[in-house]
Amino acid sequence: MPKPKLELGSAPEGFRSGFVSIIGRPNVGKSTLLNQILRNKVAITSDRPQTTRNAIRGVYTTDEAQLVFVDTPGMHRPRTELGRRLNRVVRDTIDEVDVTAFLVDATGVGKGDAFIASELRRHSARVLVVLNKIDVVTPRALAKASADATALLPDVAPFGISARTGDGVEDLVRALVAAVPEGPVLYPPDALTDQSQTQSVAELIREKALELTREEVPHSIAVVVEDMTEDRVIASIFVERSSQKGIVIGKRGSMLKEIGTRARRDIELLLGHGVYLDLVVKVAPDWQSKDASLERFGYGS
Ligand SMILES: Nc1nc2c(ncn2[C@@H]2O[C@H](COP(=O)(O)OP(=O)(O)OP(=O)(O)O)[C@@H](O)[C@H]2O)c(=O)[nH]1
Ligand SMILES: [Mg+2]
Repeated sequence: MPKPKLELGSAPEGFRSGFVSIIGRPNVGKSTLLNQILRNKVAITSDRPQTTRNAIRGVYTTDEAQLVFVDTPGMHRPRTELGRRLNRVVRDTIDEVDVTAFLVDATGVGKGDAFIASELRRHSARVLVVLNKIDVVTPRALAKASADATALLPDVAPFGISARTGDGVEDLVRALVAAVPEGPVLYPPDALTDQSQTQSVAELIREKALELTREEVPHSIAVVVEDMTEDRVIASIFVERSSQKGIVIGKRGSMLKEIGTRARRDIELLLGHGVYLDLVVKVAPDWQSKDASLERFGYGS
């Protein structure tokens, strides 16, 4: 007999559903894991810290369960108002989920992880510890990381995964499904994310700008889509100083052109058709420390 079609709000017998946060230090691979589980690029990723700046929901639905993942910014020692707001996003998320996937980097467990573990211990949600990047560690290093992670949260045996290759991810998802309660379909079964198309487009542009800049420039970049029609996107790339503006524009505009070329490719994949992308670079002095700018760029309250 064919299974009945899943519908928003329905609760088929034995169906499980719940919220799962993905928490961890900057750069441990949280967003890569979300994309791997959903087999779609929902969150941007990069090897620059603080890539993720909002809580991004990604919905995973099967006939048996629905997990609403919440990818979060990397928890870190803040130096700016932006950093404080990002940490607040993480703390608020921990409070609202059924389960937390606590990601640590298998190449080394450190003080930052210990701090996050202490935060997690103060909350009631279940925690699964996940050692990521097992594709790049020796068995000996993995055993050490596993022991160090177990010392932080002794009640839970860590999962070893590679968010990049997908190794171990199926087992992790199975354990997460088992950890959420029985419940109804929370999002339409074909939903993928709660991000608007405009937000996704702004994020793709930011991803390319991060990819192509270094040192303090990536931290200083924010992107706003000013106008978006069927075939045209007009967006501003904000930086904090005029010297950074020069870097992002590049020699005779070469850097901005490259950002645009790479971003357009991904935007066209997202939208499914060609677009004209118009980028300008603007300076918003010290925006990371200014409430009005942070709100304009959509970075919490
Ligand atoms: N080798 C390897 N690299 C990985 C793996 N997962 C993620 N990475 C890389 O690690 C870097 C950071 O990945 P992200 O997914 O952006 O990390 P994040 O935890 O979301 O980072 P923030 O949003 O800044 O907190 C990227 O260069 C990824 O390609 C993995 O399993 N193996
Ligand atoms: Mg991220």
